[in-house]
Amino acid sequence: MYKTTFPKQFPDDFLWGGATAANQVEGAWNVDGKGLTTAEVVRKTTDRKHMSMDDVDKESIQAALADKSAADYPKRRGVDFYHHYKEDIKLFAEMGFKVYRFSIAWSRIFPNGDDAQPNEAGLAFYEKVIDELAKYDIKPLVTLSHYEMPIALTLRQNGWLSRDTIKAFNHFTETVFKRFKGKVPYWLTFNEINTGTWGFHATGVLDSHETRAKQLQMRYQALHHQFVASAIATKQLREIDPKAKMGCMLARMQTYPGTPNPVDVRAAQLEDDKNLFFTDVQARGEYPEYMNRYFAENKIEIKMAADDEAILAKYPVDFISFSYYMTTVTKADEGEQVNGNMATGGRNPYLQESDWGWQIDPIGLRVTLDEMWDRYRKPLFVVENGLGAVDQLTSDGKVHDDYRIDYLRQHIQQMKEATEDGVQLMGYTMWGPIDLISFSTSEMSKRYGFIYVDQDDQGKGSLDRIKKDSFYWYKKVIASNGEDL
Ligand code: BGP
Repeated sequence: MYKTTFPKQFPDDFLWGGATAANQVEGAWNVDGKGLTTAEVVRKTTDRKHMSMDDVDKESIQAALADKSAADYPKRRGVDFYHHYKEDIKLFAEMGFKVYRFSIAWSRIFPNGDDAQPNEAGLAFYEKVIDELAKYDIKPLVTLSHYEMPIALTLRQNGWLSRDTIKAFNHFTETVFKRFKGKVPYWLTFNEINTGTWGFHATGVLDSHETRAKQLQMRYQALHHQFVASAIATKQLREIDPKAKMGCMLARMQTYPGTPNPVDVRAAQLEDDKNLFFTDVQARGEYPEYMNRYFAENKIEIKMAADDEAILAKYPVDFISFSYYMTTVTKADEGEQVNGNMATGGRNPYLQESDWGWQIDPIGLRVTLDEMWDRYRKPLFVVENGLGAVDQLTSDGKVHDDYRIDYLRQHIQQMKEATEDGVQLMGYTMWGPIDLISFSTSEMSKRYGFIYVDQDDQGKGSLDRIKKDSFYWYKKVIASNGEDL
C-alpha cells in the first residue's frame, strides 16, 4: 500500500547529537597506562588540502616515539576531554543531545593492542563517561576503532595486514562488550572503513614505499581482515548484549558523472560502487560480483580462511551509518580515482566549497539517503556531517557562526525530505560538537563545534569552553525535533 499522508517530520525517537573521536578530543596521551596509536604519530601538515598521514613509514614512527612532547603531534593533546568530560557532557546535555558518538581508544584498554589483561584505568575512564551520559539520558553510540590502532601492532605485524590483528581486536571488543553490557545501545566497528584504501591512517599498514599495485593488494587484504573482525564483533555483541545494535560506518562520497556521456556515467557508477562495496559486504554479508571482477582485472587476490565467507554471511550489521561532507565528480578520461582522497575529487561548478576545498552539497545528502535506503532497506544513521571553518572569537566572548548554522540547516532540511521519501533514518550526530583537532590536517583552527575551545594551532590557550551562536540554534532544533530550523 502507498502512504497517503507524508508527514514532513522526524520520528519522535530521532537521535539528535554529535560525534567525536578519542584521538581528536581526549588528549592525555601518556596518562593512566595508555599506549600510543597510529593517530598520535602523525605530525601537523602545512598543506590544507591533503591529508598528512599516508607518507608515514617506520623511520617517521621511530622519530615520533622518541619525541616525548605533544608540540608537533596535536592529536596527543586533543582538547583535553579526558579531564573536561563532565563539563563537556553537561554542555551537550544543555543542547538536548539524545545521543553522543565517541570512540574508545583501543590502546587505553590494551596499550600494546594484544596484552593479556586489559588496563583497568582505561576501562574506568570510559565507564565514567558512559555513566555521566546516563545522568542526562544521553545514549552512547560507540565507535570501536576510529583511526586508533595501537602503534605496537603496526610496528610488530603491519596493522590490519596481519590476520593476527583480528584476534587482538576481537579480544578488545569482547572486553568492552562485557564491561559495558546493557549501557551502550549502539556500536560501530570501523570508522569510515572505506578509507582503508587510502592508506595507513585507517589500517595501520605501512606501505608508503610500495608500488601502487602492491599497495592496493595490501590494503584490500587488510580490509578483508577488518570485515571478518567486524562480523566476529557482531557475533560477540549478539551473544553478550543481544539488545544492543551493531552498525558499519562508511565515508559516503557519491560520485556524479562529469557529463551525460554514457562513458562518464559508467565511470561514475564504478567509483560509486567502489565506495558502496564496503556497505555491500557489511550489510549484505558477501563480496559483490562487480568487485570480484574489479579485483580480477587489477590482479588483486584476497586470501580468505575457510570460514570467512560464512562468518560474513551470518553476521551482517543491524544498521548502516555514514559520514557525509561532500560529493565528487568524475569523467571517464580522468582515469580511476582509486587513490580518491577528501578534497581531491573532481570539481562541480554548481557547488561551493569550504575553505578546505570540500564541496558543499546538501541535496546530495538526500540523493544518498534515498539511494542507500533503496539498496539496503536497513535503518540509516548520519553519524558525521558538518562544516570546518575558521571562527572568530569576538572581544565580548562570542562566536557568530551563521555560516555553520546555514550549512547544518540545509543538510537537516534534506534529511527531512529523505524521511518523507520513506527513508528510515535513526538519527544525526553532527561532527565535532565541540571544537577538536582536525583529522586530516591536525590543525586546531579548522573548527566544527557548537562549543568553541580556546586553543590555537600551537596548543596555546586556556582550553575554556565558549558557546557559539550555533549552540543556541542547535538547542532549538533539538527541542522542536527538527521543526524550528
Ligand atoms: C572524517 C573523520 C573524522 C573527522 C571528519 C572531519 O573523515 O571520521 O575523524 O575529523 O572527517 O575531517 P577533518 O577533521 O579532516 O576536517
